[in-house]
Amino acid sequence: MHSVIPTPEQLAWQRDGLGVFFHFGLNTFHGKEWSDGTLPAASFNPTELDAEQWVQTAASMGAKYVVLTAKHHDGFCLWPTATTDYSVASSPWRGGNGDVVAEVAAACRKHGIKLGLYLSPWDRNAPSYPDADAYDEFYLAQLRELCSNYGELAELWFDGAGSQGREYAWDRISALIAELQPRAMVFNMGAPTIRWVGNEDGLAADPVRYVVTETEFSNYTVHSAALTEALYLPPECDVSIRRGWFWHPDDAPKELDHLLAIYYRSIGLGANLLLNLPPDTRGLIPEEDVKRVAEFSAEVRRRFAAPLPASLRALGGGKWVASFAAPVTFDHLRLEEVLENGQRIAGHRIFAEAGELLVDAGTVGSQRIHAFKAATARELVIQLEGEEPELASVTAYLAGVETVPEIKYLAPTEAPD
Ligand code: FUL
Repeated sequence: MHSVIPTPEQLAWQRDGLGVFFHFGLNTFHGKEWSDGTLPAASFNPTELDAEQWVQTAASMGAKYVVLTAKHHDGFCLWPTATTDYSVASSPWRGGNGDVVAEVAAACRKHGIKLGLYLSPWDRNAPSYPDADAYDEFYLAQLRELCSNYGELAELWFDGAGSQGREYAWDRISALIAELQPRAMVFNMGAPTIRWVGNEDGLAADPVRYVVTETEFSNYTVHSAALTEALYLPPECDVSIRRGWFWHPDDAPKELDHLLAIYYRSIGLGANLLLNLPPDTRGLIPEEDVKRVAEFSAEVRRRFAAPLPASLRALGGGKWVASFAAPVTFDHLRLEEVLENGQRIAGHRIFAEAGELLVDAGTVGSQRIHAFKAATARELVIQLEGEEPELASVTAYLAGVETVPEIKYLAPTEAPD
């Protein structure tokens, strides 16, 4: 079933590139990141919840998919599940008749955005949690509801936090997904098709390998899970626009430069970026976050607004020539690799005319973006390393920016409250 060659679904997911995470739930109303399952369901009461505002914000930045925390570690369900009373059905929101998952799913359909769902295996409310067999049935029933009632799912997000030393019924979970949502990407656990990048800062690092033999498990452990065979598992960089995953009144969105740095270190390295935008107690993405998202996407669009495509010629021995119609001046290059037969490019060097070395780097993958001091050339020589490496495209841009901004701060690795 698995192999080191991507499935068409994996390639499509990699081409989508950018997704938006929504962390929303009881935690939002209590300033918590990891509540313990005892907060009253009655305290879930967003006053102006508008899932379309969430999805429109995601769409406005070019995101192709969203992932919603249908159930976080506290066990509170954002849909009216039959498996527990600890859900929106026990809250005053929409008179107990609301369904956040359904509202987000409807907004996604309307705006042509794909839907993903996060269902935490660790559940701090479920009375059955200590009984592994009973909890497996409960969890499978929840997953069945989510996989049956909300249309096609693009991604199922399995979070390893809190589950150290615990084995879930992954065989049955995987069979259920294969039955009901065979095209969904599976994040990191069970029979994964995509993997965690290994930090919550949104940062991949060169080389970005799509074929791996183990996956990182959780930010709060040093545990990594060995795979029985090498698998094609492209990484997803998850990071919050704020310090917290959930909304807190005293938190604020990251600065524009920080978001741009994340962009270059995720999308620009051929990894997907899943940027978290936490809705507030009104049930809206706060205005300041919407504004920062608009600034961020405007700046990315500006930098890549005027593509200068090159035509490509392979000379053999991994040597390629990229030719422009006329001499061009550029400070950014974007490369794409042909991935249908697997990831082949292990390294690449790019020379301008007169042999000047512009770039000396590792993998290319779904896309690789380089920023450097402006250069002028009619032709570039690209030396690829790896077995039968193949470039799909090379495009130059003059963005007026020659360096990648610094990362301002990193996510804490201690377990949150
Ligand atoms: C972590 C969780 O513990 C955080 O609360 C958050 O959901 C993040 C995306 O994954 O492992």
